Amino acid sequence: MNKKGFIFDLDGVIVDTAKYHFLAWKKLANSLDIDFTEEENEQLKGVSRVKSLEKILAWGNKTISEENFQDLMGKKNEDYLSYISEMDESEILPDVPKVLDFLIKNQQPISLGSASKNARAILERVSLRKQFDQIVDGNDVSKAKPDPEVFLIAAKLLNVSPKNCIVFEDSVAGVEAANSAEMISIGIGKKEVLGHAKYVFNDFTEISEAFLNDLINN
Ligand code: B16
Ligand code: MG
Repeated sequence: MNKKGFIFDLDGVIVDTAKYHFLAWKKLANSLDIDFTEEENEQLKGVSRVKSLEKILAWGNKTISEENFQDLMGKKNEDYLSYISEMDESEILPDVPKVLDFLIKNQQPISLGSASKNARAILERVSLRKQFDQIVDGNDVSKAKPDPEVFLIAAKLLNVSPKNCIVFEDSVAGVEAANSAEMISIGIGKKEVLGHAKYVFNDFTEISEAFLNDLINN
């Protein structure tokens, strides 16, 4: 049996935490008299916490001190953590456990590759921690997606060469990162947005065992 490396992004692929990021960022933006819409939230998907706050401040034409910046990031994360502390298995996106179980049954190594510094806590909350051989998250990287660093570290930890890795991603920057790591990119979301991925599916319910077998064996 061939050994491939399967790397999963977290937010938008395994669970939909974007709605909680939205609530927390909106509260923060509004406290600074900055409007914050769902469309703007879309642009923060896959983007690190620091970069997200920089973007929000730029949209509102605000400049703040470094101390205030750190303080606001802390406040946003506190709010976000209060939302995710309520999460449970019901928030896992459709057929994610089915795909993970199939890969495990076929002895394929699995890693997380997320920008979130809260990834471990979220996996624990939704009881998926033990399905992952490795976890690479926002605490392990110095360069944010679209830099391929997060996925290259995951490949190294899985002991699989990058060209034998498959990445599931919902964000434009994440697909770009997988492509520059020379991995097989699978976009989870809309074709219009993720057209640069090698394959695109709306969600995991569209991914068949035959397709997974092809990925494993070719
Ligand atoms: P945190 P992913 C990303 O997760 C989110 O898509 C993005 O909106 C968020 O700003 C980023 O994590 C950092 O998250 O504030 O929890 O460290 O899609 O890479 O799994
Ligand atoms: Mg994502």
